[in-house]
Amino acid sequence: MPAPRTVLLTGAAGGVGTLMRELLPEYGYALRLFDAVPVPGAPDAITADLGDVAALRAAVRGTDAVLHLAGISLESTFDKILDANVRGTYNLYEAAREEGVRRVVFASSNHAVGFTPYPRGAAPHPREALVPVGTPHRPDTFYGLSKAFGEDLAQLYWDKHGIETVSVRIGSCFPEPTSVRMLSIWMSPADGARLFHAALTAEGVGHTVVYGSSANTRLWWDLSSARALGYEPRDDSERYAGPLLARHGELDPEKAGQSTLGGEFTTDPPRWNR
Ligand code: NAI
Ligand code: 15L
Repeated sequence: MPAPRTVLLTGAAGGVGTLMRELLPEYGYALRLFDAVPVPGAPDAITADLGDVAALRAAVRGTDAVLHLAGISLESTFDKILDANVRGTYNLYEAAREEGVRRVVFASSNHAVGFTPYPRGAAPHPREALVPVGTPHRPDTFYGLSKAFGEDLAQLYWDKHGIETVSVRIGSCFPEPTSVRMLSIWMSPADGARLFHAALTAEGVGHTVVYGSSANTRLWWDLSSARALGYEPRDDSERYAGPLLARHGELDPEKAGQSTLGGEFTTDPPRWNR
């Protein structure tokens, strides 16, 4: 597949969307922006909901690929998740199919497998202990469940309609890690752009699932399927470890919300560091 030029960026007003609006143009992309809310400083952005099928279809028309970030990004009610993340992602794939767009990069999440225990023992973990992409879905929330659905939807649209997807199970993509858990799953914004670029351009991906993180010393999962796309992470959260560990100490797997990939999303009610 030739390098895509015009990419529809859904969720452009959000945290990751804002970071990628800054970083992805350096890779030669012309970004078309889409979000339910206005995108600051981008008067040409399309302001529409993923439930607006006509707007979505017009938005994907003529693009080479979609980077699908839009949706509810934390736990919510089942009905809200159903509308934005389940129906919304279905609407996006239908629009891509109808308009002949052949590549989607889907923002999945570690919370699709959030109840999976992280590897125990001293970091860095031996390669064979890292959680593989083939581990069964173990969603920790309705939110994580919607990401598991999105991955299966991507598989269906590849098998049935030939639309290729890279589903990126993002860890935590923020400017800096802000918790001890994030030392293991952090994806620096620059590495995020590297990974999304690889996912947009790699040949013959069919439907490929990858974890999205930097090359962290305390990494919990296997990045080999991401590396196979040509992704070469350059960052490591370890330089932030000192102050975080001094303040919070190491994770204690005996404590609620500290033994799994999904962290405190697994508690009832779920919690998150925001
Ligand atoms: P965010 O919540 O900051 O941004 C999401 C954007 O989607 C918002 O601008 C919102 O207005 C838009 N949106 C929500 N529902 C919509 C709808 N129905 N129609 C149109 N637009 C809608 O989330 P963030 O952090 O930027 O995450 C981006 C994507 O990556 C999300 O899908 C999230 O689930 C996923 N992700 C993010 C992680 C992270 O570390 N930031 C980790 C794992 C996954
Ligand atoms: C996610 O899926 C969320 O969208 C993000 O806000 C973070 O909470 C991240 O997971 C995480 O697990 O840290």
